[in-house]
Amino acid sequence: MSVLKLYHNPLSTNSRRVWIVLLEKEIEFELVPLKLNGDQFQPDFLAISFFHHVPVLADADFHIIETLAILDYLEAKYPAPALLPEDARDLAIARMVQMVAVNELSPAMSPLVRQTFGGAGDPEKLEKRRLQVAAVLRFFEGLLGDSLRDSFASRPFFGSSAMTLADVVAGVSVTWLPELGVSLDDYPKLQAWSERLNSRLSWQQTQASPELVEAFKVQMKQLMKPQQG
Ligand SMILES: N[C@@H](CCC(=O)N[C@@H](CS)C(=O)NCC(=O)O)C(=O)O
Repeated sequence: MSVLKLYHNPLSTNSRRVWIVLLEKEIEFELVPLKLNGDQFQPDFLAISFFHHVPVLADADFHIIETLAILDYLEAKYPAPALLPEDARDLAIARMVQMVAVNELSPAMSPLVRQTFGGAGDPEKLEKRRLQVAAVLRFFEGLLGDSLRDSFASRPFFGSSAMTLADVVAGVSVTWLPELGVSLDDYPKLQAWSERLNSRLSWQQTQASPELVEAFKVQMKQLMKPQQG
């Protein structure tokens, strides 16, 4: 049996979601790093990644794109430890959180990333994005708490007493927010949840090094120059 390969970039949040799940499930895999400096347009990579994105998971000659599809594949093929709840309602919660993270939170965060690391952005638009992020955080805070049913109060993860794919997908974005100047102080449950996630080995092993983050800042500043001028 061939070893799984994860084509990734160490600063890509989508890649990190898959990387964390591979580690949590203790699956054997190899990392294939891409710089995303144009190498994603090379014919060899385009042959496995139609839209030139990372992550791509290669299982022998089967290539999977789209983070959520990759996570579903891993969950189905390597069911232990289970990273999705079985109960219908809890599964819906996990899916909601995944979809809200990808469809609402990530697009709102992108301009904040560009502003933090590239130093540019229209203040009015950025404020709108901050409000969108705050709305997601309020929604997540409610789901982690006891607002839908009493038994939620004691559950440390979304729809579960153990970490799920929803926590990974949302957590990789939410734990970045303080770096972007968005404090979690007003969301005590999310704050505690975020500390729980950050303390896991899989999160620490996949954390981008300060050197990489510095290099990213330089790259962003270069990219933003024409827009600022
Ligand atoms: N919908 C895709 C999005 C993947 C994506 O946007 N990847 C970014 C890095 S996080 C990328 O590869 N950017 C380089 C490019 O698109 O050329 C997924 O969920 O996997």
